[in-house]
This record gives sequence, structure tokens and C-alpha cells, in this order.
Amino acid sequence: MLQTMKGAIFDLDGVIVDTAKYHYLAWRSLAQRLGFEFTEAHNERLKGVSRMESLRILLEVGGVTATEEERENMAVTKNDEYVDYISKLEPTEILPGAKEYLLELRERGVKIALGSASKNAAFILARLGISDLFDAVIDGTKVSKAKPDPEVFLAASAALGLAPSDCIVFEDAETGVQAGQAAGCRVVGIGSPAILGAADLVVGGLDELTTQSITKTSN
Ligand code: B16
Ligand code: MG
Repeated sequence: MLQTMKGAIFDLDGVIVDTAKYHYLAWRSLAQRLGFEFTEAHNERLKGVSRMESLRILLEVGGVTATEEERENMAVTKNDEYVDYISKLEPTEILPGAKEYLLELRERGVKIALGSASKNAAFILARLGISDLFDAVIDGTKVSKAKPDPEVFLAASAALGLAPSDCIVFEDAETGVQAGQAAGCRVVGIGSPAILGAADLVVGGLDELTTQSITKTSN
């Protein structure tokens, strides 16, 4: 079965690094300026969701209406604050086991792609010092349809020159699991089985995996 995992496609936030906490701080400041409370529970709804869709959800939570121009400005303000946070990201913030797993895959000749909704993905990989471990980076600057649409994973497998059925997607969001499956990939959920139960396999983190354990369970 090892031969059939020719490609591995990784989501970024929640799989390689926890940027959700920085997204949260920046969205919370925006909400405060608009005069309402945005809680961590609300923030859960933004994981894996695009920037403008995240803003739509936040404004819905606050019961705030805004013109398109105002929304564009809010998104820019939020992103500027978020970029301030991620400019200080350190390689030590890579989630446990992620770098080791990427290195193991490379050693075994498995091609690696990123499949993320974030427009800041390339910058984040550079800050973490792991850009070189990816053969292809498909992110929010390259696709327009948000997960659960399969676009990002179809583009990632194509960029690797592989069929989706030869790729395994690693995702922490329910919509991401759906997107991977809709693309025709096998999917490993990273997080809670209660949320990611539809995945072919669910683990708590990449530190629980070896290429062998994956290939055995997906056999
Ligand atoms: P940006 P992923 C997603 O990353 C985040 O989970 C989500 O919270 C964020 O809104 C989205 O990226 C867009 O990020 O504002 O940097 O373009 O999980 O798809 O790697
Ligand atoms: Mg994610």
C-alpha cells in the first residue's frame, strides 16, 4: 500500500502550525472596535474558512451590516494585524511531529504539497523554515473556491503530477475532510473523531503517524 501514497497534501492551519490563535486575536480586535464580543467559541467557526467568509461570519455574530467597501477595509485591517503576529512566528511553533513526518515522507520519495485557504501560506512556511520541504504550494492566492469545494486539493494533486487517488490529504477541519474526499483523495483527519469521523483515519496530531502506520490503516 505504501506505493499507492505517491503524494501527501497538507492543510496548514491546524495541521502544520496553530495560526488559529493569531487569527483569533486579530478578529477579536476588529470585533472590539465594532463594539461586540467575539469569543473563542465563535472563532471555531472560522477554522479552514476563507478570509472574506470569516468576516461575513464575524459580522453576522455581531449583527453588523457593512458595505462592500467597508468589508474590504475591515479585511485589510484584520490581515495587517494578523501579519504582525505571524511575522514573529518561529520554527519552534511547528506542531509536534510535523517536520519529522515531512522529512520521513521526502525520504520515502512521497511528493508533498500544501493545500491551504490562506493567502499568507507561503510567508508562514518561510517563517517556519520549511518551504523547501514542499514540492508545490496551493493556497488562497491560487484558488477561488473555498473548502468543501475540492478545488484546492485537485490543484495540489495536479501540481504534483499525480491522480487524486494516489494522494492522501491531512486536514483538521470538517469542510477540509469533505473537500479532500470530494477530490477523490484519501483523508487523514487531524483532531477529534467526533468532528472528523468521515475521514479514512483520525489521529490527534502528525506526531502519532509514520508512513507505515498510514499505509497499513488505509490498506
Ligand atoms: P488568510 P488553512 C485557513 O488556513 C485558516 O484556518 C482560516 O482561519 C483562515 O481564515 C484562512 O486560512 C484564510 O487565511 O486570511 O491568511 O488568507 O486551515 O486552510 O490552512
Ligand atoms: Mg486547517
